[in-house]
Amino acid sequence: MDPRIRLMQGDITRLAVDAIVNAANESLLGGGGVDGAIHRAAGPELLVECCRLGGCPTGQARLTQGYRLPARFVVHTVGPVWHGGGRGEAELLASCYRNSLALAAQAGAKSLAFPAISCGVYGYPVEEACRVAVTTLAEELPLWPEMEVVYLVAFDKRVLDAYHRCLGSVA
Ligand code: AR6
Repeated sequence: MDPRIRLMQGDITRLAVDAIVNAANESLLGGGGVDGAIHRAAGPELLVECCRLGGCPTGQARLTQGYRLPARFVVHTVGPVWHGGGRGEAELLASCYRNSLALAAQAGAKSLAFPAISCGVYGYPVEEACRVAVTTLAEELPLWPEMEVVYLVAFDKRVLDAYHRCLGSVA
């Protein structure tokens, strides 16, 4: 396993990394969960910039400033809603990780933190989502040698345990 991938439990809005990823929806106009927390912590300027972006399709990513967050950038990505696994959910979720990593790296970020995209309101099974996150980042990180660290941030213990099991079995 790439040693640049690290697990941690906590609130992603508090992290002093170069960029954090937001699990947004296609409107990019805010919502609940981690999206709501990021907009509250960043302040209203974030919504102003998001309004100018005109949304984002599922699986893609868009970059904004971080405003009042400790992080300089926010990468907004839109995870798939879980419909049982037969609607390309795994490939769309992998695209979120791949595109977010590429966008952050191209902006010069050397440290990046991901929440567990789609694991809340969007209902993706946590164990399977963790596997997609870990395997996709392990595949993609070699393309970005200047990226120094990528945190997988679990807000709760259920997600943290799933990541631990997954890293143990993939390593
Ligand atoms: N720091 C880190 N992780 C968090 C935080 C936080 N502050 N808050 C929640 N999580 P969700 P989704 C975890 O529902 O499933 C929004 O309304 C949470 O425990 O935020 O991709 C958007 O606008 C869970 O493990 O995102 C969309 O409409 C993970 O973040 C929709 O929800 C993702 O949960 C996106 O749903």
